[in-house]
This record gives sequence, structure tokens and C-alpha cells, in this order.
Amino acid sequence: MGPKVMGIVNVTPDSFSDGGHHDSTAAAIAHGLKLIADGADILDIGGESTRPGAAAVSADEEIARVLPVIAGLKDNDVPLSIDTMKPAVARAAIAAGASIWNDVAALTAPGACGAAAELGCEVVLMHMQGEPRTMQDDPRYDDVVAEVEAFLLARAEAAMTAGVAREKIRLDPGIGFGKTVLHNLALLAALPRLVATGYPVLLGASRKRFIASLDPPGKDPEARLGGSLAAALAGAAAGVEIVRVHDVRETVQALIVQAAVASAGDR
Ligand code: YH5
Repeated sequence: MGPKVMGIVNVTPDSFSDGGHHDSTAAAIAHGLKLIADGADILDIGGESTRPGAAAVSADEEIARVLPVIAGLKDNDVPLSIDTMKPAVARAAIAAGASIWNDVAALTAPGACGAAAELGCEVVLMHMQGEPRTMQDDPRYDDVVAEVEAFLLARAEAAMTAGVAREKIRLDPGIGFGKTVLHNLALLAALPRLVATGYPVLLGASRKRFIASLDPPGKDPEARLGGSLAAALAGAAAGVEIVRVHDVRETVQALIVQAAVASAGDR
């Protein structure tokens, strides 16, 4: 069986609004329903931009953005994930119907491990060097693969010490989070090593900048589909459990063809 496909639902703030979130809520719910129709196995809902250089958002603002979207998507037999670094947002999102805490800060915020243990939800622990605003300034490692793996295993131990069950933990190398194109490629090539830890692995490479570094015509994020599919297929070949993507329909189709070729080779 190939990986599950996690579809990305970004809840962006309404521009020109009265401070409400009616338009962005409706747009995010409609987008989530489309991703479900396209074959998504999980939806990842995020109200805080973690793109390089993005500004911080308060917990109250993040909650106001994501809660109505979770309420609108929760009764579709598709698990919902909340993409947040903040325990208060994770608590509100899980109470509203999400079942996965996707944390790009790997439960490093004060109280985060305890909150995850209390909530009893699945957790995705992602590696990031630095913080979103400045992480791409000059990322450096002696051995990126060894350092990312050691960090993730240490965060898994910290989570379990706080009471998170081993079975709830997923690891993610954090493509694009404080990494050069060479760091990202080394991590993609080393996915089998991360899979060999025994923890299920999540890979998020969809539309990321390293694709444009390799192929300059992919300057616009929407022009990175081919590279995103190549990365998802590499993840599947390495045995990752989940691929986090924008283009769900195209990814599902690519994974189906890859799996069909693999099983024909087994006959
Ligand atoms: C991830 O890898 N990424 S948000 C910049 C882009 C395109 C996409 C235009 N949350 C991950 O998707 N959670 C994000 O260039 C994540 N793993 C997990 N677990 C960044 C993002 C993006 C950034």
C-alpha cells in the first residue's frame, strides 16, 4: 500500500474585511471538500503562515481562522490535522474535531508535550532549523541527515517522557525549513534511513522552493507540480506513510501508477 495523501488547506486572512472571516472560511471549506473529492485521505488545516519570512499570528487570531473551517469539514470521514506551533490552537482545534497535531516546531513550545499527551491525539514532529522568519538566511549543518534524525528521535523521546504514546508519533524531516537545496536533496535521498527508525514518516515537499532552485522556470509555486510529484514518488518509494500536498488529484494518480508498476514487477 502506498502512502496516504494529506491535502493542504490554508486559511488565509480576509483582505478588506470587517475583522470577520466569512469569505476565507467559506473558501477554505470549499477547498477542503474539493480535496476530499480529489481523493485526500487527511486534510491539514493551517491558519498561520510558516513560509520563509512570514509574520507571526496571535493564538486568538489563528483559532478564529481555523475553528470554523474544522467545524465545516469534520463530518466527512476524513481525519483533520491542525498545522500549528501553539498548544492553545491545538487544544481548540482538537476540541473542535481535529485528531492530528501537525507541529513544525516539534512540540518545543512551552507546555506543548504535556498538551499533546493530555489531548491523546496523533502528533507530527517536524525538524526546523531556526524560526520561520529567518530560517532561510544561512542554514548550516555538519551532517544534515544525522542532525535531523537525532533531533527528531530526541523530540520523540521528549514527547513520550511527557506521556505521548509511541504509536501516536510521526516524524518529518521538514523540507525547506532552514535548509538549502543541497540539504533538502540529502534529506530526500535519506528518507529510507528515517523510515528505518520505525516511526511512520510524513514528507512535505509540495511546491517548495528547492524545486525552483533545480528548475528556474518553476519560479511561481503553481509551476512546481512536476517537481512536487517527483518528490512524492520518491517518498512513496522510500516507504513514507503520508505525503502532504497541494495537488491531491495529480498526486493520487501518480501514486496509483507507481504502485501498479511496482506490483506488475512482483508478478
Ligand atoms: C511540512 O513540510 N510545510 S507549511 C513554501 C512554499 C510552498 C509550500 C511556495 N507545514 C510542512 O507548505 N507541516 C508546512 O513555497 C508543514 N511538513 C509538515 N508536517 C510550508 C509549505 C510551503 C512553504
